[in-house]
Amino acid sequence: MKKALITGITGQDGSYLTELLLEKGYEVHGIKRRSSLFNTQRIDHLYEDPHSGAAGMKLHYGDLSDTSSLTRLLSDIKPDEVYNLGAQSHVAVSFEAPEYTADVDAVGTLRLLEAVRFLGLDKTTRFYQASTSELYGLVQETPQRETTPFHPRSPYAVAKLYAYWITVNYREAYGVYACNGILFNHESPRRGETFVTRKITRGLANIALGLETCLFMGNIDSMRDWGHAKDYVRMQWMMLQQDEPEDFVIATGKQYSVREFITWAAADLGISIEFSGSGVEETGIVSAVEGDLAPDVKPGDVIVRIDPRYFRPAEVDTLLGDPSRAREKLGWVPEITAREMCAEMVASDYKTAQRHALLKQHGLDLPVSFEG
Ligand code: NDP
Ligand code: GDR
Repeated sequence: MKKALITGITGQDGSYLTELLLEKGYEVHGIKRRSSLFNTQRIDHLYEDPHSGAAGMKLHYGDLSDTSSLTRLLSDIKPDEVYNLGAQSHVAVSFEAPEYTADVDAVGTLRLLEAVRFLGLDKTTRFYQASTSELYGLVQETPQRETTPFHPRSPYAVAKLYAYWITVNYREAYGVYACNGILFNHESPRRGETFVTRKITRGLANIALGLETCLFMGNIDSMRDWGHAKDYVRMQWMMLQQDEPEDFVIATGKQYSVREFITWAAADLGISIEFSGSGVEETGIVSAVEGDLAPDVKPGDVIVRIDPRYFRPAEVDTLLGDPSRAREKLGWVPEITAREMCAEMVASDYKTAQRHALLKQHGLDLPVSFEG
């Protein structure tokens, strides 16, 4: 039985990757952080009582900022594969907490790799690093491929640049089987609520049922190459099954604007939306409502506004990946389109909004807004 260790197991990708590895018969170990509230919602359905002796997923406390926990866990588990998915992963937050982001996302990666080397696991343990299209930042070439030069635009991206190169360095210097997946944006119903797609699907579902009135957005001209997390974790695993370690771009090869994504999500709720005005004055106004999914919305309602608080000090305006190498060398092709993914996310958030609306009818009002 192969053993995998996943940092970031409680995150979006960690949860899908754990499902995949359990299906493949792995023993999956995951590092979770101490938190004052439960933080395992995305993997609770995979939990089995360890007392039964049959649990395929085992959770351990640890932190990417804590060398001792990482070294101890690697030494105890001696995993065949390490997936380093843990990170302070929010680009906007990295401007607020740059040093923490560097410690976890950059030095955290070094801590893991150095522990692999120090413990003599460098010939047996394979290492996957969650690299990102944010490395391209101010893009130098379109579409972006493995050879496109990097120009990171945030403390997050700069930290991930260090992590990218230290992964390459441990491969070249010590022969560690270590590779980077340069993943473009990928989403799902399990996406964190403050990333743009989930903010939109959740916000519009709430608006449809009268739980909120308006979605406040940042730069809706921004273009992204969005895929589905389920497709992307398959590729993370495939990368570690090659004879030789290599870095790959994982993307769909199609891009859309945030504004288009808003229009899709609204359409899935039966709401037609028209944008008018420009810059911070731009608004999204309801032009028609069909069906019975959005009883609290009527033509003329302004349901999208721009709030400059969501602009970033430096923006990544456009990203478009070229996944040819992944397709040609590994036979990987994404199966779920961005449009299908949007519909899945809306359906999921609509169900949650229905539950909240029901609770509200019975006098149990839950808070629905947040900073995103
Ligand atoms: P999430 O934000 O959903 O998950 C991040 C995970 O990292 C969570 O489990 C979180 O724990 C954990 N984590 C945060 N800080 C620490 C820390 N100090 N020590 C240990 N664990 C920590 O991210 P995704 O699942 O979306 O992304 C996975 C990885 O892929 C990240 O590294 C991200 O930067 C990268 N990436 C993501 C892309 C995307 O579009 N989703 C694209 C390209 C790269 P907790 O649950 O307690 O917060
Ligand atoms: P990103 O994802 O920064 O690409 O990083 P995010 O969904 O946060 O933003 C995408 C684009 O949408 C614009 N935007 C907004 N973003 C948020 N969060 N909230 C808003 O209100 C809003 N309005 C417009 C952003 O400015 C941006 O241009 C994600 C993360 O998962 C990273 O960890 C990962 O490395 C990259 O994707 C690839």
